[in-house]
Amino acid sequence: MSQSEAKYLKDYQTPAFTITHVDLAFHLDESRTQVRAKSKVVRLGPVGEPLVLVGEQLKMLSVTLDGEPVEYQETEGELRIETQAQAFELEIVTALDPQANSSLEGLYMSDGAYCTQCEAEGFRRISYFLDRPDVLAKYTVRIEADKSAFPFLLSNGNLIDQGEADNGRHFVCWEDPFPKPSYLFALVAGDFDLLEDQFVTMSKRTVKLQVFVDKGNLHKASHAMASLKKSMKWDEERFGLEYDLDIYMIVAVDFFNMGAMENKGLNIFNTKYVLADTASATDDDYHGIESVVGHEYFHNWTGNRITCRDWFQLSLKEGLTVFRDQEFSSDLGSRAVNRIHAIKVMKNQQFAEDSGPMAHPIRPESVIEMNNFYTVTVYNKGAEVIRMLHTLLGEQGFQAGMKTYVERHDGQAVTCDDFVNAMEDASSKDLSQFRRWYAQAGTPVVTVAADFNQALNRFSLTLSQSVKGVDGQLGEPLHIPFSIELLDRDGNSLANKVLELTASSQIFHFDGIMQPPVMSLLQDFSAPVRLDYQYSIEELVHLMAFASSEVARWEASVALISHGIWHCVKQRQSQTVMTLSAEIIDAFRGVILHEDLDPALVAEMLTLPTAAALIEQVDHVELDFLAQAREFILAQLAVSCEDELAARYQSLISKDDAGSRAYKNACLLLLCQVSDSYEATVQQQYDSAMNMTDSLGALHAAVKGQFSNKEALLADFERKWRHTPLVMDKWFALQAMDDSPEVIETIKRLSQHSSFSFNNPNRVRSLIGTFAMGNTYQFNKIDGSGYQYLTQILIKLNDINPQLASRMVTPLIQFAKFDVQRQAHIRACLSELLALPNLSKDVYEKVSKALA
Ligand code: B3K
Ligand code: ZN
Repeated sequence: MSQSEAKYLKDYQTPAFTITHVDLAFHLDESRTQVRAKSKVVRLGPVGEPLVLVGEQLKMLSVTLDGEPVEYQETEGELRIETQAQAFELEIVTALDPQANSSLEGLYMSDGAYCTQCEAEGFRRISYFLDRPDVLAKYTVRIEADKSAFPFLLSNGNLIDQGEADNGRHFVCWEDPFPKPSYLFALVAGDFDLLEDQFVTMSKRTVKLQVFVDKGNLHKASHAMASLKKSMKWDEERFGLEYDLDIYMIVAVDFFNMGAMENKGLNIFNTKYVLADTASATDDDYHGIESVVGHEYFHNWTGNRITCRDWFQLSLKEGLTVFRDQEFSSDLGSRAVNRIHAIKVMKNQQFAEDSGPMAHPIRPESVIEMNNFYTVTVYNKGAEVIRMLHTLLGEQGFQAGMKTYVERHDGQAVTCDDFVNAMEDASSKDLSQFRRWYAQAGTPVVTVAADFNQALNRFSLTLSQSVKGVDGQLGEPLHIPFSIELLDRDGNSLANKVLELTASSQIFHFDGIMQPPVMSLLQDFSAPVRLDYQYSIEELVHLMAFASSEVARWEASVALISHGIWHCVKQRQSQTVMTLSAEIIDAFRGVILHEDLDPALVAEMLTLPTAAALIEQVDHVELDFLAQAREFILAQLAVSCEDELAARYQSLISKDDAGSRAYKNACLLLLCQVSDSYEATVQQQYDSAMNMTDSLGALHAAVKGQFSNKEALLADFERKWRHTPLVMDKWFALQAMDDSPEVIETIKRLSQHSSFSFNNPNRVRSLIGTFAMGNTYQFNKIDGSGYQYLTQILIKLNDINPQLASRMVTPLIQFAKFDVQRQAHIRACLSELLALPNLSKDVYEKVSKALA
């Protein structure tokens, strides 16, 4: 394999041929499925160029051109046909082995059902094809399979025929009237429970809605169905976008590499984002389902009707669609809490990616394995870039831009520039500088200096920006919307506005200010930048109490706690006793005592920043001190506010909404730090829990508090849920988070559990992923045992499922902030991986960059 070959955006060339129609026929068989692909091929480039198709893991059976056998060359994943023809029909018959396909890309089997995953480049595992997003074809699909084992045979578009075939088999034919790139193709065959409903669109068309789930799970499909109907309605109301086919299908499968896939008319979902009832799913699960169902539905316009010209443009559809799903969740639920979740992903994960070896602009310039670029940068920073456009243009201007975009480009494969052009033309706002956000990697730093002139009653703010790219070069200044509020000493708002920072340094004046104000800076994370400003404890306490924005209050609470933690780290470094200032404790007590705050928001404020989030705030970290400091603060807050927490816990028991449950469980988690005396409270909550949120909240507290009932509760939970894989994932994850130094032994034991399988990404992510990405202290143990354990797992996964292996490499490549000893252990592990004879290009790309 030409493992290290990168592709470059600058080398993009329009295709030499296109395919306008494709007629696929699948003869399904577990180990030898036959695929006949009849394509109408049209030459676009100069005569003389050969037709080159791509294919992987295929067994070629025959090729004909306009019905005649034709000579071809098959080498290294390519099929080359020399022809002079302008337009012709090409028929290729290949065989493949779905059962042996553990990569979960192309056609594979999940719990006895056939399913596909073609994005980004999986269609080439189904047939030799022009597998690139700028080749748009109309598809018809015939599927034939055993009738009793596979009663449902599904593909994109509308059902046009079905009937009986020989030997107890049957067939169906589907036709998708919309031209689409191959990555949106889907096929499913299996036996399912089916939930049906319908939606009447704004132009009064009735759309049939279907959710397919594994047998016995019908009662867990209704939340996904309700979420789908809400999504359809919301996209009509907020964006004026209506669904276009007569049917919309969602199929849930347990073996899936990511969350879900937006295949035209036939979404395939990870069970995690479909199945829910109150007994087995938490409030967070419910929220996740609504948001992912929305996300895939919104792709129908932003992704499917208008798709990407090439994969470097991925953020065109993903950044925009994440923005849309965030807005959907915010319109339906709490805007502040949804914003907080998005900010956490940015600060805790995206900033880390942007300062590590895989840093890339939201529109990457070079790629070895495309699947490696479904990243928090392309998705979440991409969504932040769209959000900045929304901030700069306003809702009206933004919607005008969307309208222009859809009118201009419906049915096309386009670029990020096309999108920005539409926004610019519709709003007449100059976005030339704004475009740099697409090309610049790294997180810009905005430094704030303030000056108050008493004589002039003028407050002046100097904002300076700088950004270092992948190569360490300083980037050009960006167009940054910087939202700020000024508060007086009594907490009154003096000014609240969005400044536009465009130069490397710029002064902004506020007149009529009588006293030095307290600033709420970068409100609601108005741009994906790091803020360089040292707030004092007094300022943070003031903001927590008075900032107009709920998100700003939360940010102040995080900054305040972080302040306390880093202060303790310094005390440890100078070998003095750790202390927590009374002002910080009082501020938190104030939050707990406050009667009118949104409980979901308070839950966020009472949840300490994770170790990973804290590490993101500094350039170099002494992990052991950080661990001690964080635990100390946790205990201090809990002990100091014990009475208030206990009273609040009691008052929330009778409440039956998700926000109150989150608040209640945050209180319990703190209380379990105080003493064993809360063991009975935990037991009682566990025994009387009416839903998974409360069961898991109790279990979490027992594990965190190392209570003596911990083992009994874990065993009881396992007895109840051992036949429900998604709940077992929670059980695995909880134990992978255990603080104890024996956690690796626990994980090894759990990996032998009958519910665990290295072939299933959900299981691997919950047990191994949680350990490597969530259990920061144990994973990064100074003896290197965590790194070595993960490396052995990665060697195994590299063979089974390279995409999954590559996702799980992440905690090994972001090591720059650690001490030399840890770095040496990590480098040794990465070198071991790099030396593997069969290293996948997915893993190769990350490991080689990390070692460079
Ligand atoms: N578009 C898919 C992700 C495909 C990932 C391929 N490795 C899901 C989504 O973003 O909606
Ligand atoms: Zn998406």
